[in-house]
Amino acid sequence: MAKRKKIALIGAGQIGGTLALLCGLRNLGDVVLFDVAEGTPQGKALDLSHLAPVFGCDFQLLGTNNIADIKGADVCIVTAGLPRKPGMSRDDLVKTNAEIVRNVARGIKEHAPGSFVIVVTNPLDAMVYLMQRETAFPTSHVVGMAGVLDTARYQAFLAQELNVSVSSVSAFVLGGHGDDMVPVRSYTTCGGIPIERMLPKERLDAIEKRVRGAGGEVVALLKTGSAFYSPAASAIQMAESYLFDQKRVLAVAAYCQGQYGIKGIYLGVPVILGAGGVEKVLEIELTDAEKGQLHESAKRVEELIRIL
Ligand code: TXD
Repeated sequence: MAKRKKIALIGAGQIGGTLALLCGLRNLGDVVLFDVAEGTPQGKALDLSHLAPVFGCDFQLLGTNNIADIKGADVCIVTAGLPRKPGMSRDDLVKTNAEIVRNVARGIKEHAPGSFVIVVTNPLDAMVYLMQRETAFPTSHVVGMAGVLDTARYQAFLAQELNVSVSSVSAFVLGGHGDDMVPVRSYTTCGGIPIERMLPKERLDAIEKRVRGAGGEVVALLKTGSAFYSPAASAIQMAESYLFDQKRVLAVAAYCQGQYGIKGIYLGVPVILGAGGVEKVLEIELTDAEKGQLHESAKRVEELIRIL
């Protein structure tokens, strides 16, 4: 009999709570919702247990302040940390969230040593690097969620502009999860048609600028926190690709060991994500401009890591 998978959600805030909901709705397995805030994980777990009968979700859901309850988790999704407030950059969060991530890494290493770890906490590219260094897990089993979200934002804006189904737009946003992220226009298509044949350069420039600023746009509107529905959905897509061995090709913050001439940092690159974690980093042919942007983005990530 196949045992139900166990998903540990470390951080029960805006994204963590949404993750728990999506795990239930998509029947991913049993869920442990952990947070240091007393009552938050327990309250959200209790509320979600009342949702379960409405949608027929038969999953065990535990809300806890005891990190030992993540024992034996197959997947850990880490959102523990502080979100940005208006005017804050992702870099401002480095020191605060680094301490939190170190703490969480110790817990995962002790209680879920065989798990696949998806880091969401910002500044993402530095936090996922720190997570891998502190857990010493294989780099194939520690990834960051950003590229799936940034790509989804690019797809959404393009689909709105062209008035087409979101499923008809295929795109890639690579590089760091910051203002220097790299929408890869040369690989973006609508129904297989290269996007540059469907929209003029100035419209594409404007849309890509909005993609880079989309996180900040949501923060400015919400005022008290950052985006959480779409980041949660993006992390779930990565978890499913691992849990169900879907081998999806996704933009993931993965450890680069020379690909694209980048070595020794985590950066958003296209990967095959399956039961082996990051099974392959795909090296796609980029234009000179895109290559340059990717290296610029890598430099920013190296600066962040130096702060750590
Ligand atoms: O694309 C991306 N990667 C980004 C990531 C997209 C959006 C948000 N991004 C970042 O995710 C954001 O900047 C934050 O760093 C994280 C989590 O965002 P969220 O909106 O969920 O923040 P909340 O609602 O403040 O939740 C964070 C929870 C909160 O309940 C704290 O009590 C908890 O983290 N927390 C901890 N949990 C466990 N262990 C420790 N040590 C801890 N410290 C705080």
